[in-house]
Amino acid sequence: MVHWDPDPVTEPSLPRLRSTLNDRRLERRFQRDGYVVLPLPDPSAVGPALEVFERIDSGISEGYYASIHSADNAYKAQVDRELSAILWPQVAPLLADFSPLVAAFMVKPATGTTVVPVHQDWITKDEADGAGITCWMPLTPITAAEGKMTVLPGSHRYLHGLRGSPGFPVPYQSIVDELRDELMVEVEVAVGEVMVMDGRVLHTTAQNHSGRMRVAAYLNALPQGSQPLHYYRAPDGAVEVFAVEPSFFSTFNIGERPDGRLVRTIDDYQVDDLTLAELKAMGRRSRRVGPLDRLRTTWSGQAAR
Ligand SMILES: O=C(O)CCC(=O)C(=O)O
Repeated sequence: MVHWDPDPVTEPSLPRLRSTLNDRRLERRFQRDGYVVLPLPDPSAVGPALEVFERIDSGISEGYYASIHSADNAYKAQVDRELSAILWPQVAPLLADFSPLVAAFMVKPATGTTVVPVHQDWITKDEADGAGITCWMPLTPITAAEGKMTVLPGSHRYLHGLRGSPGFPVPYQSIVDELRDELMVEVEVAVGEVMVMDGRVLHTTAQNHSGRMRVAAYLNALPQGSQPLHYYRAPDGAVEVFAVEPSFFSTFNIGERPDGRLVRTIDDYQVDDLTLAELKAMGRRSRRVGPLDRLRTTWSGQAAR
């Protein structure tokens, strides 16, 4: 059971599902699976993006990191500014009326622990009519040796728990190994392509065994006019929801209580563990329900179980 307090921020009067992609065929696939892979309009943009990575020193040489995890605000802001300028013109034409939120590098050096655990991305907006999106692009090749992107297709339709910093309990933690091995699938994303993913899709990438530096970039984006939100869970389990500026995402230090306008609090957020059978049943049910039912289950915070 998710201890859930119906949300004045997200409680909709049954809004229409909004579109993410301009292409209607791709949009149907995105609604079904929660992700699509597309060629960049100009794949040569990868070169300048990689040049930014090589020029701006993160100061980190070992283990997986995302540039937004750095404590150096000037570094995060410069990466965001320069990467957005190069990559946003590449993804904007593919998307239906979105605005960029933050751009960052996801880096797996040749040494150190580089597994990205199974997770969903943070909530960045009211999800009543859909989540924020992540546009993820390899800047260096990602084969099995580097650890391919691996997803649970369709999970955006039924895994609707809260997500934010510094960490939230998740109902799939006790089954995460079986879930990854039995249900998750690898996705081929080549250099010059972008994976557009609903932030609720469960995903992971494996250890980089290639002996080479692996660099990817992502751009988070929101439908134009959306209020950016951040969910913060305090050590006592209380959740605070903040309305934040887009600059929040390149200045915030994970672990701190965010600055911003507090729009909602939840006293104690806990989740019950799911079994693999329950998770599979949720997936099956989510494929049967129509868009209207999906919206109802989204805002109540309870996937159809
Ligand atoms: O770059 C990676 O390996 C993982 C990317 C990821 O998890 C994300 O963009 O949320």
